[in-house]
Amino acid sequence: MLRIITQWTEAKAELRRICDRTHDDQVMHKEATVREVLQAVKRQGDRALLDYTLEFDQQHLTPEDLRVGGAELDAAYQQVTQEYIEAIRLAKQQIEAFHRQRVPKSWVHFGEDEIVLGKRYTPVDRAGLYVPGGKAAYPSTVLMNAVPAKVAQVPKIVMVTPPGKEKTISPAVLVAAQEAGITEIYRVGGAQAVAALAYGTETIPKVDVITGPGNIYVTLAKKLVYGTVGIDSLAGPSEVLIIADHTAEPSHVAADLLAQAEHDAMAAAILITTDAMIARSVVDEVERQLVDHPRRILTEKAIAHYGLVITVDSLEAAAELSNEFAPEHLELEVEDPWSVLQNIRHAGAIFLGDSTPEAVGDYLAGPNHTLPTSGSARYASPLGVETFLKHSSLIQYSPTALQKVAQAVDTLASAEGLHSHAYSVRVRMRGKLSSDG
Ligand code: HSO
Ligand code: ZN
Repeated sequence: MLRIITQWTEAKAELRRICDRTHDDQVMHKEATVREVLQAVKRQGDRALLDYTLEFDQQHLTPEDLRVGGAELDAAYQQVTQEYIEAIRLAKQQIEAFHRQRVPKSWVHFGEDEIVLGKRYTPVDRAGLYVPGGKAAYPSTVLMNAVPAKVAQVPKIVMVTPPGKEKTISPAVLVAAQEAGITEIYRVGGAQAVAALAYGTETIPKVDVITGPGNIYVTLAKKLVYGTVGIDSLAGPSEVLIIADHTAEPSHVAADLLAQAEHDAMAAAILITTDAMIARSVVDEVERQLVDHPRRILTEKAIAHYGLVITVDSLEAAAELSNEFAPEHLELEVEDPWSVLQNIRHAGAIFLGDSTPEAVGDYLAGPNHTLPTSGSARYASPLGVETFLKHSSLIQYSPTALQKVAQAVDTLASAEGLHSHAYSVRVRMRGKLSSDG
């Protein structure tokens, strides 16, 4: 049952509790296990991957099983419907169109004295996409990771995903991967897969960047290999915060809250409303929609622990609470969403108006659905083309330009006690001065 809170300080305290829900005491213990897994894969390569797959996924693989073969990739198309293929193609097309729009461009600036300064963007050489398996096998997540990597023109993109029963991998996932142009796929998941991508094994290539969501072991592994490789972010359980006024439709709000809760028993679903009637109706609607929900147990757990309805006096107050929570997804179910938007500062993705349920963004509107969670929207942004790019600075000075700053560099280098820094400029001036004089 969703709780209604009307009191400001209690609302703030509850939002904080929900935001901090992932910091559990067992994390330290799990981190020790993950460190062991990383070490073993680093030392023993494929052998360790096979051992851990047996231990954690109960699947007996041979070294040849690690790479998903061409026949299995082809067969995947026979196991999905034509309708599914068309939906995936539509999603891919729209995600690609969105991600192509603002690809950072290299630039140079020509200044005085023939000084050239600029930024030059280049993709990483190799990217590794982590795709969860089992109960969280999301083909949409394959697209959300693979499409920006492709748009960034990463030359080598590989994917890892854990085997399910009888070593199989979801055909829906395999089709999504192929539609996105990914055919180098390895049958391994968990911390061991992250280790393989970070260090390389006999079969799996070492990459430069690892992206994609995963369970707590995958997330801890990504955190621990950061530095050896780049990562996208440390994504926690999903969350939605909805701001609603008197114009909101309770059955729509309830459905959107449950759409988040059904992801994970730790997912958060929060409503902040200016209307007490809406608050009560949404609570009732949530109950009604849960009655024959196919994932009722898990969804109810999320709603019970991390579901919340808060009533406030104004939409400004709603925005203030929302900014403190910095939600992964924010829905503005209000009469004039663009005016409420003026007061919003921190959110991973913002959905404006009643005809924009989060689900359109999750699947095919175009923007990425891998978003900052657990309050990290205060400083972080969605996964994107930039995740697979880095830039180099470009600097070119002419002899005249160098001469003009020679003294200043000399002074700064001397202040730092760095003789050769100063000399590297002075020695160039010497030639200059003798030819001058
Ligand atoms: N809401 C999830 C993404 C997702 N939804 C995948 C359905 N499939 C996190 O943004
Ligand atoms: Zn979702």
